[in-house]
Amino acid sequence: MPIWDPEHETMDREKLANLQLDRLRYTVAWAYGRVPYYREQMDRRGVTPSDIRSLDDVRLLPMTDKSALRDTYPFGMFAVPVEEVVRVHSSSGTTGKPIVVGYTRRDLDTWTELTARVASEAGVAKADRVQVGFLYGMFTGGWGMHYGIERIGATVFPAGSGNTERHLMMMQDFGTTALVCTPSYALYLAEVAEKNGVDIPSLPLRVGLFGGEPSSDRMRDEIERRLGIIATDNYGLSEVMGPGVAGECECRRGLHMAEDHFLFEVLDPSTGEPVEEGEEGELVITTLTKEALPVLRYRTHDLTAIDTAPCECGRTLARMRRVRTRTDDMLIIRGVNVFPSQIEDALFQVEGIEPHYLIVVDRTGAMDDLEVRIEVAEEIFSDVMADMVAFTRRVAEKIHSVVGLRARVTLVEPGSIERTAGKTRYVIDKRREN
Ligand code: DLL
Repeated sequence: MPIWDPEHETMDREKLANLQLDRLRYTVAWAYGRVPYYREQMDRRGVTPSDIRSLDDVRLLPMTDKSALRDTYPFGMFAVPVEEVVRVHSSSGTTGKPIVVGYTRRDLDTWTELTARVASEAGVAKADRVQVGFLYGMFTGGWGMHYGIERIGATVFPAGSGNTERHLMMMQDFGTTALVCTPSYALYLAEVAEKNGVDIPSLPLRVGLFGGEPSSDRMRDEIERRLGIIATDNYGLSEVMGPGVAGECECRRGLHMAEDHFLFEVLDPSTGEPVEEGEEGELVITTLTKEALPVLRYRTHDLTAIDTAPCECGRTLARMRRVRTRTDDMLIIRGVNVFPSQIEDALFQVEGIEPHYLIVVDRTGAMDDLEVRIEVAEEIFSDVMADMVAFTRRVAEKIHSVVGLRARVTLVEPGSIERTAGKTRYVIDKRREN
């Protein structure tokens, strides 16, 4: 498979580190000189841009969290006047005002290069017909991927999210070869196709570029099987750019990170100290080339591990492990720390459970109540009562053995858990909502 930008994607790692240092020094000076927030934070720590002499000196810099962007809403973190900004996107906060991000003309060009790189890593080439099923709008997913794919010269169908039947029609009539969307939407497409008698595996569709939310290996296998494709993962976040931050190549041993445009750290979330290569920690990202919104040490809250060993594909860019959990995903239920992904792993060990579930946490009196609603295969659902009770018990025992908590397991009818074209919500914590 051809490499989109061999100069940077196969760069000698020492040269890459030099490039990163040059760019880091430039970015820090740019942010310090133009964004009052960074100047204040750095002055408070007694750090000036000239203190950055090595890549490790990034640790002298303050970390940035979502709250910085929220407190300066909407444009307070911009390093250029709004006239220089040619595009604005935002990420929907679950509560209150969104996070607003901006791009100069050059930022858009970089972004396009990086999403072209991600698409190319997944094997998309000029001859491909690519159907984009992300929301086009303030979300970075749709437009971000769109321009990169266009730059490759592939044919883009900007179908957007929703209208699943139209997606299926286009897939059949236009000869779509690649699908871009969230993994949960891919699964939903498979479901609707099966219901409508559309045999996707017999269509030309061959690859999926999925991102925007985590997915388990089990879910990925399921998507591959039901759509008859190879599924690839790509990662990004609005605050530092959008999609294009990292993407899997055909080897699928982690996502190549755009290290020429970002400096990545993996830190122990409780101490802020770097972890050893290969160990899991929180991903912290510093942008190296952003003009409109330079970001210093952004705490992503995403947990991953980095591998800098060369990849068989020939790229030298380090790879990050697929993100399954976020530090802020953790639920504390009856004093036990649980990640939803652990419950998901437990569920998938039981035969007959569909990859659709909902974790509902509530408090009745002083007690936390953990309910896990799961969709099961038709055969199980239509079984006799006693079998269903036994099945439910088996699932509860599995959850107990994996996470150490008793859960109330509720079987629900196939298709009854809400499907979305965007990011799926797997947890409702009513304790936080009250
Ligand atoms: O989701 C950008 C994006 C769009 C990436 C399309 C890839 C494809 P936000 O809405 O700001 O931006 O959400 C960013 O989503 O911090 C992760 O927690 C999660 N996330 C994104 N991609 C992945 C992935 C976009 N491939 C947040 N695996 C991030 C796991 C992901 N989590």
